Amino acid sequence: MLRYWTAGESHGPALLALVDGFPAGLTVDAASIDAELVRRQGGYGRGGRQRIETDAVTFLSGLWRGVTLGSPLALQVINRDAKLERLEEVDRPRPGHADLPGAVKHLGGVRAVLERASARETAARVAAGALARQLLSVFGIEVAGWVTELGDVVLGGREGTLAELRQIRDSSAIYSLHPQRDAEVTELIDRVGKEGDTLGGVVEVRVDGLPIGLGTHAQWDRKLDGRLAQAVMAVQAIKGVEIGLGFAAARRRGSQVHDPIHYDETRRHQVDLGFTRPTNNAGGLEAGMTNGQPLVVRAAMKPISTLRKPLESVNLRTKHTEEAAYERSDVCAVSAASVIVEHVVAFEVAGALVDKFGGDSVEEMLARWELYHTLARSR
Ligand code: EPS
Repeated sequence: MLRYWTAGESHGPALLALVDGFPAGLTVDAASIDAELVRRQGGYGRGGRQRIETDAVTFLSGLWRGVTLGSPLALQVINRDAKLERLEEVDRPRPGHADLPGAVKHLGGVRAVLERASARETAARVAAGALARQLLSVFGIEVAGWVTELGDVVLGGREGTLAELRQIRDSSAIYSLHPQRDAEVTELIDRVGKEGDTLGGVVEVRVDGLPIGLGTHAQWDRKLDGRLAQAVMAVQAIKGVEIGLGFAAARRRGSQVHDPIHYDETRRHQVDLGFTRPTNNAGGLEAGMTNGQPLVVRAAMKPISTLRKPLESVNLRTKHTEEAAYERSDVCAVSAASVIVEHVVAFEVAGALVDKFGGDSVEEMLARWELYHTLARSR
């Protein structure tokens, strides 16, 4: 079973990800993990903190000469803005942040809660996911994410291979697949930022090269759709998760939702084993299992809750109405969310891959992958 936890406060010394159950024998490319960490720091609308940090991963355990040992991996991302000991308590909780429920729940202060609830923690999740995607690529499974909506601007997706789409996305200041519309969006971010407000949006992640049969229909907590939904929903500020058509499916008839099944003998050696679909409204998942089509997951991010022009709140000491606290923050972090969702999805898919093909070594997984496909083709 592949799993991970994170630890660390936003302004503590470092963030950590502890990855357990990762197979032995993968040569890790730390530079490409760092490239994803840098991408997470980017996107138009980010605040001053990103000019301080230069995120990079250090492996504290689990590697020998750059190759995974099959033992737990501890990944560290240093915080340059490590000033937790000098930071003051916060008395005026921000609506929408963890501040109020967290302080009441722990019978303590707001600072202790906001430091851990901060989306800075997602650097550790991206590091773990970027490691997991290296395992996926050994099997030809590729993952990419982008922004499809920002505020009320609907940008949408695009057809193409993931390599083509990644190239387009990387030329966009907001990580969308329509860079020619960047100016429209960056002007919106500037305008909203000047008003002291923030913006949310929608991100989409696609996974190509998935075999049929990751996940299961047999038990609720191992259904891959459910696991993906939990991982994505647990990203800070994510308020909705869709797979394939998602909510739009509810407004169509069955004949307009389900993807007909065809057979194309020439594709027998592809991951779909020749079972093609003219559409992919299911987003690559049926009954909690991958069906050989690309996986498509979307997530809705609410606007960041730290507002430069704050909403009403209550001073927890006096109980008087006051404006919520303002601490340096971002106007918009939807681009960063596209990177984060991409990586939490990658991790869950890698977990399902380990469940199906064994988690002791990459070599054994590859052999079992071959055996499974040979057996499945022979039916
Ligand atoms: C965040 C508040 C800001 C963001 C932070 C998330 O941090 P700071 O108060 O240090 O400026 O920059 O995000 C990151 C630091 C990051 O790396 O993503 C919050 O309250 O959630």
